[in-house]
Amino acid sequence: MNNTISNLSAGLRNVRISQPVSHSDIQNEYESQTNQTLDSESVSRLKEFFSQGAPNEGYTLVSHRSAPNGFKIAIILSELEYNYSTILLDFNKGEQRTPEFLAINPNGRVPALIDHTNQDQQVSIWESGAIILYLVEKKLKEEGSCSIWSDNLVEQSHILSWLFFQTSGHSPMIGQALHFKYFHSSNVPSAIERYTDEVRRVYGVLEMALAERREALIMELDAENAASYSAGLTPLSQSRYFDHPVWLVGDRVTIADLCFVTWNYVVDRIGIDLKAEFPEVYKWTKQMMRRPAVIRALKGNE
Ligand SMILES: N[C@@H](CCC(=O)N[C@@H](CS)C(=O)NCC(=O)O)C(=O)O
Repeated sequence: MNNTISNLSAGLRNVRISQPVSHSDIQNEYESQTNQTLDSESVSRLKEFFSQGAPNEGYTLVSHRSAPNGFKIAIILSELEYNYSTILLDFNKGEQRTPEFLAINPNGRVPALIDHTNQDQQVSIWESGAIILYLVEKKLKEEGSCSIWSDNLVEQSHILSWLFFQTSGHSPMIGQALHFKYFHSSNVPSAIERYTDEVRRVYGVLEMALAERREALIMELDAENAASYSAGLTPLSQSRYFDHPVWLVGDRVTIADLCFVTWNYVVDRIGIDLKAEFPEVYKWTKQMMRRPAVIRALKGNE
């Protein structure tokens, strides 16, 4: 990928996938599984934040220095020009399983977002898809429009299909592939293969959708050559619109696209070469990585 991409977020390159979280008595579970006690300094650091008078403006993003799901939310906050500050949890100290954090996310994972702007009550949201939806709906209500979302029900449904696909079918499969490749206690080649194949299948779906968008765009904008493209006499790659941005829904970037960026950034670690295998996905990712809001978020500039 280009320099902009390779310079961004050294932390994200060290993406860490941890063990599943127990739901019963999470703190004890953590201690018995890992033979570690929660670090009292970490606990009090979080306790202090959550107990001190809450800020009355902006948002607090609870994340981790190498969590693609956390950076995903930073990107949306940044695109929406919302003020936010970030608390980075230390997974090695088990901060994601402290009672203070579980009170805002019972699933004990990042990201979580605290909205301090609501006059009546402080709102906390968890699950990256739910957080994204909350933020864009809020923007739409506040300003009457939100370019990375839509006020049209049909378009919303198209955007949401991609968002749900990303949160349920894309990142979990990459997460599992990374886990079996780097962190599992024993080598299980069939598991690595199963999850890597599934990630490739998911990228095939994205590649096809983007290629269809590209073809439609070229036929529309490059009308004088459309007949030649249709007859197969000229390859689409010769069109001057071959590198023109295309988006999953409509003719502008939306959360349907932006939710994929951070994970696209780490798939080379499971042996997937987007540039060689999924060229439309690669061009699409590069377009998003050039956006000032995306660059700001990935650099950790709030
Ligand atoms: N479905 C969740 C997944 C969140 C998730 O898995 N977060 C990872 C970091 S990207 C995490 O918190 N891992 C810590 C752990 O597993 O203990 C979402 O989209 O928010």
